[in-house]
Amino acid sequence: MDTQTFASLFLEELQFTRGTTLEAASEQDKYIALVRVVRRSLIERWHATNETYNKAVPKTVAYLSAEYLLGPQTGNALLATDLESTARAALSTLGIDLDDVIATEIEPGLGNGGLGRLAACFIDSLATLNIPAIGYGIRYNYGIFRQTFVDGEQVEQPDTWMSLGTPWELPHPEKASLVGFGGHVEETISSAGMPGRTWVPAWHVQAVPCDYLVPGYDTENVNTLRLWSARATDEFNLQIFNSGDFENAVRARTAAENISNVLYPEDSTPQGKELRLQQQYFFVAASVRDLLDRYLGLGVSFTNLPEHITFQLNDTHPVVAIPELMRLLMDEHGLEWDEAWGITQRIFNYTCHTLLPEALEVWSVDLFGRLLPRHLEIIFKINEVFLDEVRAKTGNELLVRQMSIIQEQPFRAVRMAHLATVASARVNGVAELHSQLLRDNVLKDFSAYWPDKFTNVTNGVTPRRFVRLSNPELSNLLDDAIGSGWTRDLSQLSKLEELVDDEGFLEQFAHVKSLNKQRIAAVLAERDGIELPTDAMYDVMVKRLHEYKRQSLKLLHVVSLYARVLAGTLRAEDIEPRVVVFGAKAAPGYRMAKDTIALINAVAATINNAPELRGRLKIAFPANYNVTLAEKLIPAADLSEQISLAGKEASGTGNMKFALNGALTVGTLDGANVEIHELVGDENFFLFGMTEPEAESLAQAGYTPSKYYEQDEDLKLAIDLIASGAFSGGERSTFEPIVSDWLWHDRFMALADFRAYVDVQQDIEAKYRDAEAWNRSAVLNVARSGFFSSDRSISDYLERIWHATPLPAARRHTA
Ligand code: F58
Repeated sequence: MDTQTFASLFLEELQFTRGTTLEAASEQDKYIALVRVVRRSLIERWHATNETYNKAVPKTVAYLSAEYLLGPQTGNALLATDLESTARAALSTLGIDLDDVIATEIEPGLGNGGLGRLAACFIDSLATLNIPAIGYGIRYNYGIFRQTFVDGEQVEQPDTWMSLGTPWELPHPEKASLVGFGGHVEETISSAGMPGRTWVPAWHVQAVPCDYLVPGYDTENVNTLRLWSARATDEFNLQIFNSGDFENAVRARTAAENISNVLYPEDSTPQGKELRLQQQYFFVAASVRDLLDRYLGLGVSFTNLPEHITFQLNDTHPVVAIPELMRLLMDEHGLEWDEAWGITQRIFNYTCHTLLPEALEVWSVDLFGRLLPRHLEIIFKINEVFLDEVRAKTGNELLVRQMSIIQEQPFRAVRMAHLATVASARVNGVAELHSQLLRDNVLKDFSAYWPDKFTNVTNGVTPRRFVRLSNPELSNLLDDAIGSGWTRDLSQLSKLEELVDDEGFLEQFAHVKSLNKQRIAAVLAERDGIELPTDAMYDVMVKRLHEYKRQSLKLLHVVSLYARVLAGTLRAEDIEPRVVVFGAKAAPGYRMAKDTIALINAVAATINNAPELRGRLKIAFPANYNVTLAEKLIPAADLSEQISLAGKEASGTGNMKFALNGALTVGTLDGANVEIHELVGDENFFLFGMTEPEAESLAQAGYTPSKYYEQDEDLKLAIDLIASGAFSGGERSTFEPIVSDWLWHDRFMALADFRAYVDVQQDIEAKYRDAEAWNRSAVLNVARSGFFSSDRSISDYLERIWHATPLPAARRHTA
């Protein structure tokens, strides 16, 4: 498409779909017109892709995920279509700045954190690698809440991502399917005289597919992300029409449509909310039916289904797909149990994303039976057959109880992770250490029983979004230095090793970092009114707020510097100028996390105004950290904080994004940090803290945090300063819950790692003062992080789990 064509299509969209003129167009009109023009070339490729896939009837990877944290779409689409410069030129002939239009976009935040963002990176890589794949999920009306601070406290606002319209979405109400809930199960006799069971749901909801285009990079393929939106059935409408009880009838309809209304902003423990189970069943029922019907329609036999479909369960949220497939195969298609189970076991695979036992989902048998009676029967049967086998093989009743899909205590419930493990061909963790700990602890009985079922696939991130788009300056430098092949094959970054002694290159590299600091400083000034120096070290900790991630350890470090300056044991001039940036949302119901946010803001308010620290230390805590902000912030970081207690962070993916953008990591041997450390080398990574076995044995021996407080003067000084009310206007009670948690619980052992952390920060300062040594290490971080591309993760999934093959879409014939 040339500039002129682009410009005239843009005007046409303004005129005919927005019903406006260039002069009268609002920001929203321009945004939508722009998207609609870019969309055209993607849609052509999308049709070609679907046609290719339908002809070849290949194996499809279906990624089932309750979350996709997509981030802004337009920039990525311009990259995939290679239309950025055309669009820029075209709009500029009309007096419009492309960046202004792109900046109006509100990202679809349809995920909580790492798990949702991983799903988004994975669909990008699947398309780029030409893999026939479809992502299935939920089109929430409200994604992750918008975070604001009021007097330093987090206040959640609804996320209105759809307020500008949803031009990236292609809804198909006419293709809606029905999803049932509640009711009872009846005995039936088939036409062949066979007894069977049939579910008679009490109510139904329509699942409306809304398709998103998922363009591959530097390829024709455009895959689909199909998100389901809940709509009341005509049954509800009829009820309303006929009902004298108008209010109740409307309420029933609203309840049905509520299913896809909000994303659960919970990233710690399952909420045990009925609506959440409804969401889970809603989207997997629609998805399983969708793909099954497609393949049966293409003439694939039941026995051959596992050669054509592989369902990847992104954590336990979609696990109810397992009994749903069994139900469809048996109750709707008349297969016998053994045949249906044989097929099911070859179709599903399960990825676990946690190590915290309280984060493993369970559903009470009561609730499950009320909402999904037939599915509960099927789960009981799966369990019965499985446990009989375990009993026969081992004769160990304790093991039988431990491995059961049903827990009896503290209440009777379905253990979704057990169901997933029993039914899946492969179970994987998301980093080497995590997969090992899954095998050794969380699912150890299962890995002893089925050693070959367990595997690892270390997470990765898409280099398109997290380098090419987010860091154009670095990207240009890389293109000039090693060619642009790295965008598609990130292992090519290793070519940078040759440049690490090239002074000119190191200077350019440092210059890029400095430009990125200027860019984020400008963004934060405008977005949050935060003024930052651009010549300080940027020390960044951005991730969901959780005790195990230990934002409080970072805070204790900062407070201890201040406390020591006040006490006269540290001269402010000896502190290397540093900006500490936090970004974190706390689950709305998570008290300790919200208190920590308030404390960070309170400490920032004091320290940022303390004359003693002027020009030395500044805290920035912009509200509402999201993908849009991450893309601006990560490229500016010098130091990446990955300081969870060893054995608690499954992988982390932020850690990878930072390393790829030339930040050095300060981190524990946790999650993927272990692999980053190994690859970038000890001299280019600031390792500190207990290892997982050390933390475990400390916990076993009985951990007494107050001992560390008593024995470490700096730690005592910091905690005492907080306890004294120095950050709360003299009010000692404000942060008392945090202080007493540190002293008497400290479940994630921040105090035990404090000394090591503070000491390693000294090493960091020393190294930062040697700019050349620092830059060298930063370059080596980039050079050695090619492994962390999500393209590599997907290749690992293909080889170890999915066994699907690339199918490049047939090229379009351009006239
Ligand atoms: C994250 N999990 C892990 N869960 O914490 C992180 O280490 C890992 O890198 C990432 O997955 C990708 O594998 C995570 O983000 C959630 O947000 C769930 C949302 C729904 C409730 C339970 C937690």
